[in-house]
Amino acid sequence: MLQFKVEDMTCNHCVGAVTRAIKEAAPDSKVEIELEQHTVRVQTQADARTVSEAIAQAGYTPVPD
Ligand SMILES: [Cu+2]
Repeated sequence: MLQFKVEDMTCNHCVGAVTRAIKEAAPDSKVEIELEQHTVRVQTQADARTVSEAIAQAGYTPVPD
């Protein structure tokens, strides 16, 4: 289980964008986002770097949590 804080994820549009980006980079992902906590939890075989880069490329700032 990977977990990131993404403070600049502020609305449901962001949630959708982050979810899509992660699933594109790591199609096996199960993504769970708590918007109020700015928390992104990902169950995947992919490594943290792949997921982190996908979030960054979508325009957000992931911090390992
Ligand atoms: Cu947003």
